[in-house]
Amino acid sequence: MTPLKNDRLIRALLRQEVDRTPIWIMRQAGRYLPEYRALRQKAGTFMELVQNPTLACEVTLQPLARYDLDAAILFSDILTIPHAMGLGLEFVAGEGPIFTKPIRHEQDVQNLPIPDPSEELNYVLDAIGLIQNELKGRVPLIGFGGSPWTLACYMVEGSGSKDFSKIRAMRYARPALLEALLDKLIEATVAYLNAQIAAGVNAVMIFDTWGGILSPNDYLHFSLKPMQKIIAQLNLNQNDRRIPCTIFTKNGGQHLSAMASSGADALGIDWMTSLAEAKHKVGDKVALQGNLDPAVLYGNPGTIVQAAQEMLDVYAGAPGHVFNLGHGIYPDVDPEHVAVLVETVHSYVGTRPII
Ligand code: 1CP
Repeated sequence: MTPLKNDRLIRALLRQEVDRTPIWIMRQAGRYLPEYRALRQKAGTFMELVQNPTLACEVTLQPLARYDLDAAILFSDILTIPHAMGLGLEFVAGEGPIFTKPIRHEQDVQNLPIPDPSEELNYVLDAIGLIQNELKGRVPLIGFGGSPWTLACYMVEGSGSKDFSKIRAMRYARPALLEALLDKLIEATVAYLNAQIAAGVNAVMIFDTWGGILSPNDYLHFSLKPMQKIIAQLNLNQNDRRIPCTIFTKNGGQHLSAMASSGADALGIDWMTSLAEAKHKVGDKVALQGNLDPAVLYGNPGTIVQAAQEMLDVYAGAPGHVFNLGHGIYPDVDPEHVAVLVETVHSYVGTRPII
């Protein structure tokens, strides 16, 4: 493993001292970048781009060529697992992901295979190898997967949804079947993330985009518990170093204390949560990653600088904060505004609170 020249992200996720707060941006490679749109068009479909390791590597590095970011995130998608399970994933322009064979019957769950990452998901592992060869330790590479609950939402609904009523009906009408589906997704995700670690990622993140639609008790049972089971089975302790694991539940602000006891090193937080309150809630248990409102990037540079500085003042240079947006960057944001944000975070000089 090439030693990291910039290990700020890893240090901050592990709550160690850093010379300045690291920053990366959720969905930093994507549609707001003209160079992404060009390559996406060349590849044809989104899945062709994702499944081509050379192109996936190129897209991963695109935002790093423009901005002095402190991390790269693998260009892929959380839906690679259900795709590898044979659900027939398509991305329809303007409509997002669609499964041609969603989960509809008990048999569909029983028949789901657990993908072997070195077979069906080999393209992801190949992309990681290519990216690390290119990065040469410049910054850490983040690998990721979806939470079992969030993956199940798409697999049962068959697409994105406002309220995911089909899976919420399943939770009450067929709870044992939902548990069986989540168990398969836990097993598949453990194998997938451990394969990403073996292929060389420096950190991992679990995206739980839809955990926040559950009632509080159901969140703990159907969303957090499966993530906990995954974390417990990940090879996060390598001989000489820890692979930090971050979990992010959108709309998970009320669950931060429980999330802090999940075994994760860090929690991603959305912009509806106060960073100061979140810091108070989690204490010294975990680091926090976030949480600028992605809409701030529609503002003028002065507005962006002010909003970023206010956020940085919460930690004021103390360890345990990774700067990020509270969710993915919007596709119609001006790329110049991202440069303003990165520069603001980099030039911030924290004054550590005395008490
Ligand atoms: O048209 C296009 O080019 C596709 C747009 C796109 C992109 C750029 C999709 C389809 N996925 C991605 C990449 C992606 N997805 C990354 C890349 C790394 C990065 O630069 O950050 C990551 C981490 C994801 C993760 C992902 N995919 C999540 C979890 C995080 C989140 O944003 O909440 C989810 C829910 C998905 C599903 C998905 N894939 C794509 C879309 C449009 C969606 C969301 C569908 C919906 O709204 O329900």
